[in-house]
Amino acid sequence: MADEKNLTVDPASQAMIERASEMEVFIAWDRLEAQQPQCGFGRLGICCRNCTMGPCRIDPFGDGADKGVCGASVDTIVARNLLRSLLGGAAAHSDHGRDIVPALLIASEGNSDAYKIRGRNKLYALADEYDIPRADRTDEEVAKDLGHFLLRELGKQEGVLANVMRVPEQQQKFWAALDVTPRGVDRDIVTGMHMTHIGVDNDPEHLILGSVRAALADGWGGSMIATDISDVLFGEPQPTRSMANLGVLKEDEVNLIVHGHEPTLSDVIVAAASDPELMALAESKGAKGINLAGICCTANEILMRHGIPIAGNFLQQELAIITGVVDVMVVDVQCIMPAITQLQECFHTKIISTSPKAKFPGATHIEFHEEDAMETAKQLVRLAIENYANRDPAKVCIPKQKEALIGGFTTEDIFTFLGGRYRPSYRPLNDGIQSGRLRGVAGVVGCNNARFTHDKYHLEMVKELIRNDVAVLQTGCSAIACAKAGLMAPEAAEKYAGEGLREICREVGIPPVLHVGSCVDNSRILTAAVEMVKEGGIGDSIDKLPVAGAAPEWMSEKAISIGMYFVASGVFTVVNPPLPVRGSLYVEELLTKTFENYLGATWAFEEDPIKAARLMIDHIDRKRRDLGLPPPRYEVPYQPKTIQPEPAAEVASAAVTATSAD
Ligand code: BF8
Repeated sequence: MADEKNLTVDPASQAMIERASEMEVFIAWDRLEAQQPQCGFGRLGICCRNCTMGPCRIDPFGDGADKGVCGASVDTIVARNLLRSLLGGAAAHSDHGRDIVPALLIASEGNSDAYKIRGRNKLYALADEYDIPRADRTDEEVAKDLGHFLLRELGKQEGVLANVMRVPEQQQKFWAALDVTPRGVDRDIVTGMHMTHIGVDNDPEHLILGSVRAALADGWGGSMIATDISDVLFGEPQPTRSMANLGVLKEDEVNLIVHGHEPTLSDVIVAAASDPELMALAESKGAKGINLAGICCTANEILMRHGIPIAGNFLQQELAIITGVVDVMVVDVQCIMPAITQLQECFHTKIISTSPKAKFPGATHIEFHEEDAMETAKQLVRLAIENYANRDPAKVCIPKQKEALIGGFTTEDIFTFLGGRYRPSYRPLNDGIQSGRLRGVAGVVGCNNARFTHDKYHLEMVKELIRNDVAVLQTGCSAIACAKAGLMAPEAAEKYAGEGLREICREVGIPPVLHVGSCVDNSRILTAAVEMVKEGGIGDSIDKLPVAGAAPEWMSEKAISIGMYFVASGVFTVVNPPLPVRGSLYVEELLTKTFENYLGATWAFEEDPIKAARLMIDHIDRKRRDLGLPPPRYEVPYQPKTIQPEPAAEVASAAVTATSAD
């Protein structure tokens, strides 16, 4: 395997990759190497497996087949493949939203030891928005109506999503003109799947617009419902201090890691882990305590609301087990590598799957049901305690790295801090942008991808943005990458931010990079943009705001959906790697150029994170000029720093050549 320094910029991960190699344990990067050369057809989006006359593939060099057996053109194949991938992501987010409703309904019965209505302000705000009566009713009664209302939104068969009323008028006009206004979440996902069946929709533009509609149903529907309902049930996050990286694991305590996405079980485990009886049990087994930590978006959920430390992001799930001190890893859904169960052969860690939707051969399956959430949570903690004694001291190796961070920002409070306690509004943010002290705002989100040096792209991009006075909002594994690098500590402003952003962070005591949650919480970035529009002075629609988005190391289908709803909501969005559409010039141009006329924003593909950041800054500056705003108050010289192409990128072009030659 390549030198670990080329695989990740995170020292804790470098140490664990080296450890894996010493122990001859195969991990993601080894499997990536074994996969070379990867399929260039797949990467370009030009293979079709939608019927058994194929698989068909189009010759990217124009010498061979230019159509599938059914006659589908390369443009149709590429557009159809993109839609199918996006639907996988939209479905995952939206089903996550649906899965939280049963817990809300249990809370509304008022007698659960696991679930209570903890976000009363949010409950009232949503009830008022959706015309759910509140007068002379208990919170539980209101919550029950809200739960049923949101279930109906997910399964709506007629009309459009209620949340469309949250969207600025110009975005609604764009969507109406294209006939992409989101309807029911399930309906738009099922319709999209139908469109991709052989012999249904063969118009590439229409297919791409189908993906726009499904993505909007995710962003303003499924994901937004997941965020809203989590805030009602588990409480609205508050800025909270915590720590991030593998160094949060403890040698002398029971370590239980929650990994996955939905907070319905992990939030209850937080309570179970501080149960006095279980703590006493842990002590009786020789442990000094019970240490709970998270991986991936579950980590973000319980960080935001409880300050639980983060052990790592997507590419660290195997590395956490290799520390030899993870007694139990509880998993639910999404972004869980099947490989982790294989690590049980070398390490004492017990992998416990809990979702009725996701079973992992080799894992212990303890199915989670909301009705007995606390009982299940305590059972999981007990299993971790019992497994503590099975650690092999010779295999224990915990990297020391961990960084302090502040997480837990929300749309409701994120920029109201700028106004102080007595003037909470987005006005100071908009004033800061209008005066040029702040250049703009960026959302940097998304995954890790083993094809690209772990965390490097997030860190380089975010540092370039804040150096140029662009405040950064983050979610998902991108947020974890920046937290581990110290960019979410208040002191980060002094070290990395430009003068304007630094002044603001110093005055308010916030970091220049703000953690707004898990991947469904990208909906918080949409609603923050709506608040900026409502406050006025920096654009009367989202596409006019000096804002931009990015996913610099994306890998999951959910990221395609997120990117699409950012763009369709008016946010210019840069991604790496490119979407798998480069086999069709037509589709690529539609997404990166024509969309400007359709939606007021486009996608852009750029591997180099500094160049990608510059594309975002140039876009922000262009928006500032269009609005007649002054140039940024503190201009920072551009320091081009071209990164070396990743070995995997070279392999990609070789793969196209290799696979098309046979
Ligand atoms: O939903 S950022 S790797 S963990 S897909 Fe997955 Fe990507 Fe991480 Fe969260 Ni989002």
